Amino acid sequence: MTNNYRFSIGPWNISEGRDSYGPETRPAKDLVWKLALFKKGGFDAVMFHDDDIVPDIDTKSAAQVLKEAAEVRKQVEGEGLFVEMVAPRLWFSERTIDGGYTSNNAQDRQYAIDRSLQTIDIAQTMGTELIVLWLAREGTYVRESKSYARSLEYLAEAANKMLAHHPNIRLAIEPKPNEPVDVAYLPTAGHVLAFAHMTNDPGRVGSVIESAHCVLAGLDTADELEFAIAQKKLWSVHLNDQNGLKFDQDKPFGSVNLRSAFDQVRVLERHRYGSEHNACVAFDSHAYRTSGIDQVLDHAVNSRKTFLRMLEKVRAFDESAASALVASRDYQALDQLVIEHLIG
Ligand code: XLS
Ligand code: MG
Repeated sequence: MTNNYRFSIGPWNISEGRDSYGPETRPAKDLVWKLALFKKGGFDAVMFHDDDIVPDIDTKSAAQVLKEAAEVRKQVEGEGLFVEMVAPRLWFSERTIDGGYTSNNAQDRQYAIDRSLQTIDIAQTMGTELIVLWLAREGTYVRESKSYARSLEYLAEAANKMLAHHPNIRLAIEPKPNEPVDVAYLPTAGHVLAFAHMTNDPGRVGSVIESAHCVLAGLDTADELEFAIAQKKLWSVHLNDQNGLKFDQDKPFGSVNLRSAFDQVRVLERHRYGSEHNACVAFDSHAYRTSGIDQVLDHAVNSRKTFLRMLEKVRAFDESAASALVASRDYQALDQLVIEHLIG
């Protein structure tokens, strides 16, 4: 086989079922419990927010934070897993109500930068060079409250400080068009990769593409993936699914649109995704609110299963028949070739 995929998952993907309209439906579990479940579920790597690693991070000294991080690394490796990436969770703090890097308040912007530099130190301790930035509150609830040009300058200033903090780290920005903000900065892969050129080291600024976020932006996920790959900037993928334009659903991979799932896996496979930087396939999905604690990881285990089944479909697809139909411009027949292949 041409490609061995490595699968990744985050502690936040074992959620307690809370939504905007109601409280938790499942008990909270600690990291040790989650790591054991990840291993059992067939995962290779773990994605972390800084405060998934060190709870109450803002109340602890820099030395204490790194000491706790070293302990967590041991737990992760003790399960035979490794750390894929670390991301600063900038959207929970009272200091980031108006956004972090793009806040209109200078002290709050500084807080966001300091916390991000600490995330890089944590990542070093955890043995990864991949820093993910999901720019949750970098955008506006009221369009007139910020300037886009000014915000891009702030974002570049923050990115430059991170790039200067350690020579090997890579920043993978995760685009999303909205939620929690009304209108987010850097909503698509195109925005992210254009932004990379506003920084001091564009080669170290790339992207993480999430299926649901592409659907929310009205874009085709496979094309977003391939756009980033074509520029050697696809450093992680968050595969999941999304049923149209509504709140961010984080459904299991393939649960809404199997054909898009096929196209996503086909793009990854055709471009040998993962051969550079050992990039992982992550499933950023969630259990349904109705799921019990015994089913809490099924969404991700099923996503992985669907991915691997789809990989078989991709590898068994008659590419030469498809090429012949492309050559004769019989796209109607090409369409049906894909459909019948998927129906099996
Ligand atoms: C939220 C994002 C988030 C990132 C990590 O929509 O997908 O979960 O992947 O910060
Ligand atoms: Mg994500």
